[in-house]
Amino acid sequence: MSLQLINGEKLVAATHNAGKAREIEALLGGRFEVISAGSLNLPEPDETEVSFVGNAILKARHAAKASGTVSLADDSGLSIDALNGDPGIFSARWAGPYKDFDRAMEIIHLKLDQAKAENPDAFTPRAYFTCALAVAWPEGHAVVFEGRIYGQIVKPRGDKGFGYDPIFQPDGYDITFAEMTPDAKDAISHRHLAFAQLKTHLF
Ligand code: ITT
Repeated sequence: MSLQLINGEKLVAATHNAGKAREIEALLGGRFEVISAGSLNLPEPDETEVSFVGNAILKARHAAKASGTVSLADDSGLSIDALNGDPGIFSARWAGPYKDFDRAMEIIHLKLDQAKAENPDAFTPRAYFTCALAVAWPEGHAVVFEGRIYGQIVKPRGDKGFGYDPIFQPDGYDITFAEMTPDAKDAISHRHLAFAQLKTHLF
């Protein structure tokens, strides 16, 4: 069995997050017949692993087994130094059942204010996004690639993108992910960096 992805092949995008699905399709550049997990009515598995890599493999294997088709999953999140790496793998869960990211960003700023008040000298707004991308074949093989982008947490700005984009300003830029065009974000993001490795190894 070849661990390669062939142009035109069917690929299940094992995500129920519309923002991610858009970026995954754009980053795949029309090379595959992408089918969403949602359109196949695949149930969302519980993310029981303790790392981005573990949860990406779990989601890709779950979708590949359920669909009988090669599947690609993304597990990602925002890790903030002053919050000891939180929300990290719990990034989606901090937004609650209604996926309220305005509230999640408010909570982050409240916690940062608290951390700054407790220890002003050691405070830093440093943070990074991680994306683990896993590809799984129905037979059970899986491969995974990880990308990271570093930057800082700022007050929310911009209305593009999704999730925590309004509070993340990547290093070397004076705008947030949510102020960038989709193409500009896709050219530098953690997801782009994971895809670059995936393309080197599987295309
Ligand atoms: P799936 O598991 O169905 O893919 P999800 O939203 O639950 O969807 P994750 O468990 O990987 O996905 O959660 C990652 C969260 O981190 C996601 O909900 C976003 O809010 C956030 N996140 C990941 N990548 C991001 C990005 O590029 N910009 C902003 N927020 C991002």
